[in-house]
Amino acid sequence: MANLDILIYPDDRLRNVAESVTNVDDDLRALIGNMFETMYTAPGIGLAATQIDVHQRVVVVDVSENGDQPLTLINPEIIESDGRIEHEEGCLSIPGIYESVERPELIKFAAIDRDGNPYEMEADGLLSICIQHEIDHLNGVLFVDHLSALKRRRIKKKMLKHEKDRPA
Ligand code: GNR
Ligand code: NI
Repeated sequence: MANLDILIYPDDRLRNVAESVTNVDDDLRALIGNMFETMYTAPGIGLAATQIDVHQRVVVVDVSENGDQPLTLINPEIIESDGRIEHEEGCLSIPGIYESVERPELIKFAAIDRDGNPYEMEADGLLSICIQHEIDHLNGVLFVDHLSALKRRRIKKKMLKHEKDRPA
C-alpha cells in the first residue's frame, strides 16, 4: 500500500467532477487500500478519491475512536435527508482551516462496497456529516463553498500566502 499526496486548495483539480465506477476489480481494491492508508496516516476521518487526483466516485471513511470501522462507498448517492445541523468542519485539502457548516442532519444513502455489492445505510452525527463532505468532493465541491463569499476569499488568500511554506 502507499500513502498518497493530497491535493491542497485552491488546486483546480479539486474542482473535477468524478466519474462513476463501472468495475469493482482488484485495481479498484488496490486504490481503496491506498486511500485508507492515506486517510489513516493524515490522519482524517474520510477521504474522497478526488483528493488524491483520481477522478472516480470512491470514498473511504472511518469515524470510529479506534480507527477500526472502515467503510467504503463506491458511487454513493444520498436518497433521503432530514433536518439541519451545524458542525465545525475541516478538510485534509484545506489544512489549518476549521469553520462551521450547516447541512442535513440525517441521511440515507446507497453505495457499492469493495466486493461490488450494493447496500443502503442510514447515517447520523459525524458519519452523516463526513459522508456529505466526501460526496461534495466527488462533485468538485469543498466545505468552504458552503461559507460566505467573504469567508471563502479570506481562506483562499491565507492558503495562497502559506503555499510556499508547504513541502512540495
Ligand atoms: O478528517 C476530516 N475531518 C472532518 C471533520 C468534520 C467534517 C468533515 C471532516 S472530513 C475530514 C477529512 C477530509 O478532508 N475528507 O475529505
Ligand atoms: Ni475534505
